[in-house]
Amino acid sequence: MFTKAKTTVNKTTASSSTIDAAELTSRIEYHLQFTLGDIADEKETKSAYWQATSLALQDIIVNKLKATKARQFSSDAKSVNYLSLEYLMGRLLSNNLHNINLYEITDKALKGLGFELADLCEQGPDLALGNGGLGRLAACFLDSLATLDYNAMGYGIHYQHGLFKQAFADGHQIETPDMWREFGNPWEVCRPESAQAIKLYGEVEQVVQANGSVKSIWHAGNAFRGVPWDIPIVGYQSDTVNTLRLWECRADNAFDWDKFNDGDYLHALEDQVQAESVSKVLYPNDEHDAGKELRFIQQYFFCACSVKDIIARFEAKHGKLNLAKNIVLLADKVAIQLNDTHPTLAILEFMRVLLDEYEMTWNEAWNLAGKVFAYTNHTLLPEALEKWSVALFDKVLPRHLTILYAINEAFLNNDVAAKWPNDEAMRARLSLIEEGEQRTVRMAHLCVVTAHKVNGVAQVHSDLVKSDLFPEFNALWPNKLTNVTNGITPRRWLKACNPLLSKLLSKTIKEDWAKDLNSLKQLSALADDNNFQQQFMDIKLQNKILLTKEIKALTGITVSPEAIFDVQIKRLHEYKRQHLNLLHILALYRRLLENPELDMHPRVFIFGAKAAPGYKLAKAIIYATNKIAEKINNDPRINDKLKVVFLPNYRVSLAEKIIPAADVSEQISTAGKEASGTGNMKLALNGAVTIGTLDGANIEIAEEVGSDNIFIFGLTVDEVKALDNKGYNSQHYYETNSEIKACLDWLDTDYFTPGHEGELSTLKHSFLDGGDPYKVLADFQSYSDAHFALGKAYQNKAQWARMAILNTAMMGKFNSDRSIEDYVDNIWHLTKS
Ligand code: 26W
Repeated sequence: MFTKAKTTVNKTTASSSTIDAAELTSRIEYHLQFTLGDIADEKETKSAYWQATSLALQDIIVNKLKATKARQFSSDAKSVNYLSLEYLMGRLLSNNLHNINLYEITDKALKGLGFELADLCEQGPDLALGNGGLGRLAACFLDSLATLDYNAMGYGIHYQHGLFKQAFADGHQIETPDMWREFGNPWEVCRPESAQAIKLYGEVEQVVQANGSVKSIWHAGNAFRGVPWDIPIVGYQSDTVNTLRLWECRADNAFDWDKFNDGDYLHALEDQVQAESVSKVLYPNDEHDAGKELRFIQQYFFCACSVKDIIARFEAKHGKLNLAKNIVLLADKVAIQLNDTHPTLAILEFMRVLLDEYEMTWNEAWNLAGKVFAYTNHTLLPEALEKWSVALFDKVLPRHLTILYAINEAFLNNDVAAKWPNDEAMRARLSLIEEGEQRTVRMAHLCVVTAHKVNGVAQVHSDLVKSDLFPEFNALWPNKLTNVTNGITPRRWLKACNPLLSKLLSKTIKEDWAKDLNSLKQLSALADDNNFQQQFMDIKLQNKILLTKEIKALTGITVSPEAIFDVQIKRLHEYKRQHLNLLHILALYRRLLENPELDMHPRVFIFGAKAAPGYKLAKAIIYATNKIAEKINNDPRINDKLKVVFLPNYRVSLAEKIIPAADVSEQISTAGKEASGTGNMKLALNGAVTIGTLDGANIEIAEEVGSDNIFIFGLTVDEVKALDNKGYNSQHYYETNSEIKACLDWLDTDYFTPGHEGELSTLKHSFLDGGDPYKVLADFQSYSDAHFALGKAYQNKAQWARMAILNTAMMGKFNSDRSIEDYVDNIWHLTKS
């Protein structure tokens, strides 16, 4: 029963190290009473306690944030500014508690109040401000930057609605808006004092000045206000709390008072509605950018707010930017990292501000831009390489277009002409503008031309960026293109999400493994130790039992924790080949129907994936999987040897439950298509064995764990290319592999969709008439063979335990702390502060 706080809480003093359970209890009670408003009995829910606990913790964090800021200000260490349209932060309570070392104390305090902390950590929405790997990578990087005591700021958009929520209705994906902030968010602080004014539209006037030079003056037609919301980023056992600053778009004036008084209510609110639409929703990744004016404005709004904020922070320390005085300092103090091309407009805004508002010379501004900006490429898929129409630029950002033209002219006439004189074809290929029916701006080219470093996210991906995507740029600037292999934070992806394994590791490893993941190598000495194997596999079993309960609660499906849990969790995309997995499930089902006594350890195939709303085939794959699952799960003939579960609403917090329980990790993209993958790292770290292609980071994972501890199959990058050159004919596999033929023909019947024959035919047609662009049929047999070998390996308990342990042991490289140190050494050149 809640009793009113008897103590007054001094929120400004105690630091996390001086706080005990009693102190925390009174802070929680304080928030229950004063912030949440003297809650009545019926409001004494977990949700209220979650909020009060979060707020109590946030007070402590904000104190530490203040101290960090003061320290960083006086040390004046160079900062990195990470610009990303996406951050997939997930939930923050458990993570923040672990990082600030208050988990046990809070657990004790809450027990005294009659609550379980682990339970409360399940409360509250995910901060799902991203689509997939790119957004989660940004979140892991922020964790590592704070943990390693670097001065870093994340910049993004304060979307009113993050990634849509997913439900299934008769197997179909249904999307509903994400309402993460409907009742506020205890982790953020509004900073109206740092609001920015942003201009758009209008025209550019060229004015000839007294000295004969021409000055461009932008008469903008529209203005918005960017209001920042700050989310503190708590380092793990470090002195640092950094900031993630998310911009919300508001109208310059709330509403037109005169129109409102005249009774014209709707028009009075027009500006407000228009402004708010800018930060209203996160774009799902399939929405092709062409013609998406709002997405373009969203990108510009966020870039402009961030660039201005970065300069304001510099000026707060060094005084007004001044060509004669402190300009050279800027590049020593500021690095800006572009997370893919989405924030490319920051380059043009940076140039515009320096040229027009600070009246710098072109060379000064351009030199600075080159030193400050670096760009990370996250994909080779042509459809994801952003291009914006020149017409849209001209309409929304006319001044920026003139700057872009000037950059292009200098680039083509100096760099390109010097290397390839009189080569018109080369000029056309490298130009920032793509000529055609609709002229477009190649955003990636602008990034590469400007940035001092461009990195891919796994070795094979970075090699392909050099050889296939930007070979000419690589010839022009041989040191510009580089690699930084991705990583994941072991705090969220092991310490917090897998408490049982964490305890075992802490008991076994001498160092704090969550700060030094390489120390897990010590486990390899125990990989054959019977006793350790038993402890390790017992934890896996406990985690699987927990997941069976979750599966039951979410889908009603009963699965046995004794089965192999085979997991594929990632965005739904053809190149990731969930449909290869599905085709293999069909093959297993057929084999079982033919021979129910088949010697096969029972398997549960677990999927989690959202399909972008406009991506029809991805949705068809979800539907087919759900329908096939329904049939298989209810077929008594196969003795529960096969189950298929598609968990709805895949997100960070669901991943945290699935990953500790996985035996097998499916990483089966067509070679050359998955830039890196990071789910592969999370699963392996938690002792899942990978079945995968030689693609992305899988290659480096295989190098680390050794070929005996991973199941590699399928075409290599070179073989995929060779097949393309020869001309890939998917029909051939259909005609020559009777199992493939039988499974695909099955999809034409109404076997899985009684009374609705042909409902799953789309899938078959994508393989045959559609040409199977991601070579599912070419890799099927090799995949099936690898699965067979995997099944055999699982039957040898000791061998499997050894493989699982070695996977956990050898993941040290994939710590995002290592990725960050690579960025620091090769790109940002920061010092700790
Ligand atoms: C609207 C444009 C757009 C296009 C694609 C937005 C977002 C995307 C993605 C979903 C990009 C993405 O997440 N890429 C992934 O980045 C990860 C981190 O580097 C890699 O591990 C994955 O291989 C890559 O697919």
